[in-house]
Amino acid sequence: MSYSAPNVSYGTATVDGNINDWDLIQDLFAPMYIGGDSTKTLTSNVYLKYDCNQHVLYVLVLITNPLIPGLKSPDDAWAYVNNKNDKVYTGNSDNNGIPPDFAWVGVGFDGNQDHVQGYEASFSINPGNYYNIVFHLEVLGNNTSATTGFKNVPVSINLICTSTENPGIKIVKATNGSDNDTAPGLVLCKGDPVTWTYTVTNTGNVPLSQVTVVDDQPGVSPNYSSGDTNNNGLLDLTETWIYTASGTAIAGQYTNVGTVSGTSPLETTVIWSNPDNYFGEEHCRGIKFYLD
Ligand SMILES: [Ca+2]
Ligand SMILES: [Ca+2]
Ligand SMILES: [Ca+2]
Ligand SMILES: [Ca+2]
Repeated sequence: MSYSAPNVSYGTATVDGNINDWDLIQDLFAPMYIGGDSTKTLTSNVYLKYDCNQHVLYVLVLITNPLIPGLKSPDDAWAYVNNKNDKVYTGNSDNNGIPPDFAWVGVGFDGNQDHVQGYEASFSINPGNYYNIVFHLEVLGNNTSATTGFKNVPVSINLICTSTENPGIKIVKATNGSDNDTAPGLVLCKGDPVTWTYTVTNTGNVPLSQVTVVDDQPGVSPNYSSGDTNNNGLLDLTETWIYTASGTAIAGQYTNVGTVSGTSPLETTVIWSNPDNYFGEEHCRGIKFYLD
């Protein structure tokens, strides 16, 4: 299991120690805690931008508390992707415009020339899904500040460019556990309880955010029930999310349509709908009694 951090921003940066080229809200990727342990103190954040044309990931690490400055220690500023023995940059990388590049941010900001606010860096990486990415900065007090998702759970990263993203979503709506896309569907008695189940799956190749299920009939409100097994708020490729709504059967032919929507990492909205039907008998119990 891995923790999926928020989506990566797309774009470029200049590795020059000046952070004006970053949007500290949009580009925020993940928090960094003492020792990479999310139960300990938050000391830094990491911001990312991915350049789909050059296949370069730009990195900004910034401390969150000026009383816990970063240390200008080149060997202790680094990142790895999947393999901890294979650093993608360090504070010893040069800065010649060819990734990997590295530049300190805010050297001596508090009057001590050994202290920094963080660093900018870049490195080459192809689009794809990487299951374990760690960013690192040494901070004051014999501490390291490193990325984490949950305690001891690595952060995964999904780098997706237009040519490889193919989002898709599907919904199956059922009435009392049975799927009836065409009328009349299930025969119910007026007044019977009805439960609608909406089963949502990901048919594309990217996780989806902002998943929403609605029903076209007033008073039918689908509520999320289960399925986000890694609790990251994203409909991942292997997940099946269940929503339910309940009501009371009315007389006559009844049709309602469930619709799901979701948003891809590149902000494409995908939508799918599925109807379901039942026929409500007006007097089914009473008729049976008298005919007998
Ligand atoms: Ca910059
Ligand atoms: Ca370089
Ligand atoms: Ca159906
Ligand atoms: Ca999920």
